[in-house]
Amino acid sequence: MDTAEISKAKLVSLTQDAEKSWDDELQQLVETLPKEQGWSISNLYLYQGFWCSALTLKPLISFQTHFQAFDSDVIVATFPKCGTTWLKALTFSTLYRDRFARDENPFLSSTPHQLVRFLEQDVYVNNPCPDLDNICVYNKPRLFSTHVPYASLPTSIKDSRCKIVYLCRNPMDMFVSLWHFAEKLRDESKELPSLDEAFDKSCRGIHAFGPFFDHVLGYWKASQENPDQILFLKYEDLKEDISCEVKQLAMFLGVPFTEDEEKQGVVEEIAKICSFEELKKLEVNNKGLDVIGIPHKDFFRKGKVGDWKNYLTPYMVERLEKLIHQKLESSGLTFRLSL
Ligand code: PAP
Repeated sequence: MDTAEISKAKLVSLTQDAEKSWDDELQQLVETLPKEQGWSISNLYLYQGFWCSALTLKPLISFQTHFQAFDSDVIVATFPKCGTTWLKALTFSTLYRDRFARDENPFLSSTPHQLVRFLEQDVYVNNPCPDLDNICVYNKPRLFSTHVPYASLPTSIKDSRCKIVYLCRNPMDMFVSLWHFAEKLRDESKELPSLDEAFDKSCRGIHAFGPFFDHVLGYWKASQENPDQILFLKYEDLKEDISCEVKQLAMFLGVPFTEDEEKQGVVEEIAKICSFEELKKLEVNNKGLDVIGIPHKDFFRKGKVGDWKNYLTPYMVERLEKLIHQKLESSGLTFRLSL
């Protein structure tokens, strides 16, 4: 079997195991939830107003129930395919830049997803009460990540003073990225959505952790109300001026770059280590599967702004433009569709 087949087999078996592990209480809850076929392997359930895959439901509830935030924690939050891997690498490198020597760069031996682990789809997958102090590469601050919408984050996060860095991306590139990702993980035994059908599902908000617009607006509003706790970034801005965004990130995290560091080019060095081109060529990012069976290499495709132009029809563009206008109207949030 090649990596893609091993990955699909692992995902199918993990999904089946996840469903078998539901106790009576969860089974009863699931039966009340609206259900849709997902884009690749796992079904989606509408839980607390967002679509959650069968694989994630149980660990998500453990995360919501048991996670105890520290004021010093940092959480990287994203909607899937909006630049999670990039933001994990940038936040890790910025926050911990004094903890490792330059020739011992952790990215050479671990993927960004291993260095900054997902709470609901990694840390809580095999254990409802994991020992969080032994899970992060470094402690104080601990660094985690999540795709969970703001409204459904554990109360302990919202009640604490921990910092959340959120990254979003224009919905056209997000859709194209998600489509390619789901394509690779397709379960051929099921009838799967075509590009048109997946686009229609996306516009109706039916994708893991969707609706997309509810997700971005949830974090957008929270960041407006609480700018010291939530930093709202955009993929397109990172692409346009990475040094400026990395400095803003460091400032927000309470670890601003010193003049000396700036003179020595530390900001540019971080930007380079975390760039798509550098990460994509590392061996560690080209072999093996993550905890839920996804090949590490599938997190690196093109890494561009505006790739949607190669895939969306004029009808799709018009529909999505109308949706963007309708959903974001009066929110103050805007997206750039190209640079
Ligand atoms: P997620 O599924 O964990 O949310 P995420 O990193 O958001 O992963 O999704 C991968 C996307 O980020 C891919 O976009 P694309 O399909 O449009 O190409 C991937 O190429 C892009 N990506 C990964 N690493 C980087 C990086 N260092 N810089 C810019 N884009 C990146």
